[in-house]
Amino acid sequence: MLMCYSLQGNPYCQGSLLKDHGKMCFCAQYCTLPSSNKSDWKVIVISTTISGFVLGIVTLVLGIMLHRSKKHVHVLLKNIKELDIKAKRFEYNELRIATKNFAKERKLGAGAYGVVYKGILANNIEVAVKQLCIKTKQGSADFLNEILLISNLQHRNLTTLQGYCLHGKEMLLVYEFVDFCDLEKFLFDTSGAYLCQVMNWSTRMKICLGVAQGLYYLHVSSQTRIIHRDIKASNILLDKDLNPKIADFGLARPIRDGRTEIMTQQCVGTIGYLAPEYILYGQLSDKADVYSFGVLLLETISGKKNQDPTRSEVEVYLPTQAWKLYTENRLMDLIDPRLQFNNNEFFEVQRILETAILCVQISPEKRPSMFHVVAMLGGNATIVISNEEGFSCPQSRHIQT
Ligand SMILES: *[C@@H]1O[C@H](CO)[C@@H](O)[C@H](O)[C@H]1NC(C)=O
Ligand SMILES: *[C@@H]1O[C@H](CO)[C@@H](O)[C@H](O)[C@H]1NC(C)=O
Ligand SMILES: CC(=O)N[C@H]1CO[C@H](CO)[C@@H](O)[C@@H]1O
Repeated sequence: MLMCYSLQGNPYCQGSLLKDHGKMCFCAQYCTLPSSNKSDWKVIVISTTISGFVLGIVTLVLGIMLHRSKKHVHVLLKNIKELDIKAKRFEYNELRIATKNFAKERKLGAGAYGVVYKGILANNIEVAVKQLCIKTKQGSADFLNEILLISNLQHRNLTTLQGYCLHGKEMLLVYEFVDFCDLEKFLFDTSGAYLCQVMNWSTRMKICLGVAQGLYYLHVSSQTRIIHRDIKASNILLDKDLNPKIADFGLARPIRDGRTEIMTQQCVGTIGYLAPEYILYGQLSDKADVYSFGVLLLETISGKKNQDPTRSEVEVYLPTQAWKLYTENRLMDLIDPRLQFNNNEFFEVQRILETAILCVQISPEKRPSMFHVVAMLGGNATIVISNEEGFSCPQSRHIQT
């Protein structure tokens, strides 16, 4: 299999970003997001045929919930039954005991979507219990969304949903417990709490491949095609053997092949990982995940965070820095200086770096699909980089602020 990608760079992002709002937004992901005032926001909805069974159901359910929020638990339960979701329903008491009454010391993490606790069930099985913020109607929508989308997913590189629990206004999701830590802590934690040695090349390679396979499965192989929307280092969980599993499907959305959806609501995700077309125009497609995955690859190889204001100006943003190094033929300078690898591995490292910069191209059409990414990472595709003259930034004409 020979794949030819022509890399077209983004020198657009070189030089000072600070003076130009458009540049800043595009390259550095710092911009004023359009306000949620819909009349202000150009609402462009590319007409899509109903994107599959699940989206239809979710919309229906959302509609029902918005109108009858009082009875939302009742409605949710009914929907869960009607949709024949096989996830187990846990008793609230069972989870309360398992998490020692949601004790502080059992807290594994928290996000905008809720708090995650470690639980030990009566049969000694460890689980991660996610308690959703339920103050808003959005909370119940997210809950159902997550159950619907992921209850049928089965892949070793995705955390599996074991069940759910509804109790009054409490909504809980029960996941398999991944025992070690997350990639962000592993790569960037300097307290020495996780491992004192530097993560070696073969481990990094294994993690990159595992995440790519999990994401490929989400995009293509599962019954419903899914965009994760929040791929980042802290959402990659590692077990004792450092096998990666993608977690947190709270923002995941179903999508149809080749469709780009325009999101009219606020753009959600994590700054630093968001694809430019998503942050600027709300365009969402599987290529937005590919961008985030590219950022993750760069972080994993370089051992640097995607942005760090303490670095020198050209080095603040990892994707920009990678592009700059590439155009200067110094891409290998990006590698974590603590990493050691032999001659055979050198080509592997090079392959991953080249794949990474392909993934963080500004133009979504130019980014490879996860199918190609898996092939490139695994060495099953030759990456031919034709370095075209006259770099172009295909979307720059849109930027006039
Ligand atoms: C890399 O690290 C892993 C986990 O710490 C270890 O099992 C493995 O043997 C190491 N590989 C090499 C080549 O050092
Ligand atoms: C590459 O292809 C070979 C043979 O088809 C396969 O065994 C291997 O798993 C592939 N590697 C990856 C990483 O996909
Ligand atoms: C399908 C599958 O299990 N893919 C990979 C998940 O991650 C582990 C660890 O990296 C790999 O060994 C699997 O091949």
